[in-house]
Amino acid sequence: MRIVYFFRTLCVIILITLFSISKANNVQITGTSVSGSNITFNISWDNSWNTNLAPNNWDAVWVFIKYQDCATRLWNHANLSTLISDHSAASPLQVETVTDGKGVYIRRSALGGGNIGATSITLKMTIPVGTYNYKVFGIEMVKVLQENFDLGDGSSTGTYNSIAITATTQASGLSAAILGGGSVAVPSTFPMGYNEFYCMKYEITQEQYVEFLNTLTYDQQKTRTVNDPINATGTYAMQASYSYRNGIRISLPGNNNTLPAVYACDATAGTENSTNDGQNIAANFLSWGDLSAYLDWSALRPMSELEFEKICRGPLPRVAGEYPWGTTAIQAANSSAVTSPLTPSESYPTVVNGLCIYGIGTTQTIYGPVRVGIFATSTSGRASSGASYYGAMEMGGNVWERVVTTASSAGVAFTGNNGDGSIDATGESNQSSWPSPINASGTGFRGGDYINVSGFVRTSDRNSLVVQSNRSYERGGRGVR
Ligand SMILES: [Ca+2]
Ligand SMILES: [Ca+2]
Ligand SMILES: [Ca+2]
Repeated sequence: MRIVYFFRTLCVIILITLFSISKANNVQITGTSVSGSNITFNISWDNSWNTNLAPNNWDAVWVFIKYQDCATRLWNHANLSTLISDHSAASPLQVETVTDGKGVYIRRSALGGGNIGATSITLKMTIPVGTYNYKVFGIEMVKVLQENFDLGDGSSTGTYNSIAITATTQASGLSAAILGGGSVAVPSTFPMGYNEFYCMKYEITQEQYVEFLNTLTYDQQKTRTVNDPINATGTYAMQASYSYRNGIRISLPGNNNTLPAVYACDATAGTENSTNDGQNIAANFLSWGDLSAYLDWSALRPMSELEFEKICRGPLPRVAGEYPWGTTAIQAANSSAVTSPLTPSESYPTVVNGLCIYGIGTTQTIYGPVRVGIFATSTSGRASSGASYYGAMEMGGNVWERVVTTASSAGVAFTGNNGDGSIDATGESNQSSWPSPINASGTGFRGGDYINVSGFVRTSDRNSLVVQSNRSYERGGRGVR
């Protein structure tokens, strides 16, 4: 799930970003070097798999590169060669290219499971000749296969009708009457979830949001935070004071609308980027504009609410009232009971099937989101880890997932096009067909959060399709591609 490596080549400017390397499930990228247009680094991450048993899928890391022009100091998205033969990966990994060259997937080349130790990767960039700084980013993903799935569960609030989504459905579109749930008609261009895609294994973390902010201009940072980047060291970025476990702070103020600020994780206030600073806690306070910009910047895209159900349920038959882990059993958990709080080892003392970070309503605003993947261990199963069918974590509870809905014409105009790695000068996403980053028309929420009651967590619950563009303490998100 994480990024990070900051590499300096020949630039003479002072580089001021450093991150601690954290543990637990995290992608680590180290030892980066550049030779000509080739960039080489070591990658490692935990709990990787490639299986020919159900769900017949694999995990991967979406790797993309930003480069900084030494003259302008602006960070640009590096295109990569689309030829697999231009890249190389040591065993047990392989490189999977994408047609737009905005990144690559790194994944197991053969069946297997367990941790991936530091493994050498070389990627060929297609960027102009120049002198640059580089950052290599990695985001853990799970593969969602092209296959039929059941939509709707026949019982949850606002559920779609109980229908199958198939190749034919995707090719022909769906009428409002067949889809049900108060939807408008959905054209064949809308991503219904039948086709294959990758989904982020975890919600966006606070560390990932910090790393995003640290590649933006002052003006872009101003849009993507609550308190202006010119504020003093220690100012919280997303709220007035430390609350709801969000510890993103200004480390070094920006200035004069030209010099961007540097952000850090500091949930345990004092020394930044220590092991107890909440790096792996889900990022909350994300507006639709924040999520949309993060996904455009990382060359991912938002998910549709049909894709949300596919990620959770997979090809298994629908179960009335089921949660994303596939059963109707649920057990409330919250951030007050965790051990090793705010660290990469943040855990829940007793893990039982159906454990989920959800609440009983607004009296639980004393809590906050927890470490992503908190219930997963090397021995946990789907119901005890809270995993979706394909292995995405916390699709139910923790922070809300923001989705593109079928409730309005603004939503169904979405064609599933990916971000291109850059956002506009004001910090907004700028991809055609995406719901407006300003008014969020065509978006809604799925999966519940750490405050709201269990009904919202259900895979097919559609009680939260209200359009709300603003930031709030229980809202986060993740992307797909
Ligand atoms: Ca600290
Ligand atoms: Ca969630
Ligand atoms: Ca863009």
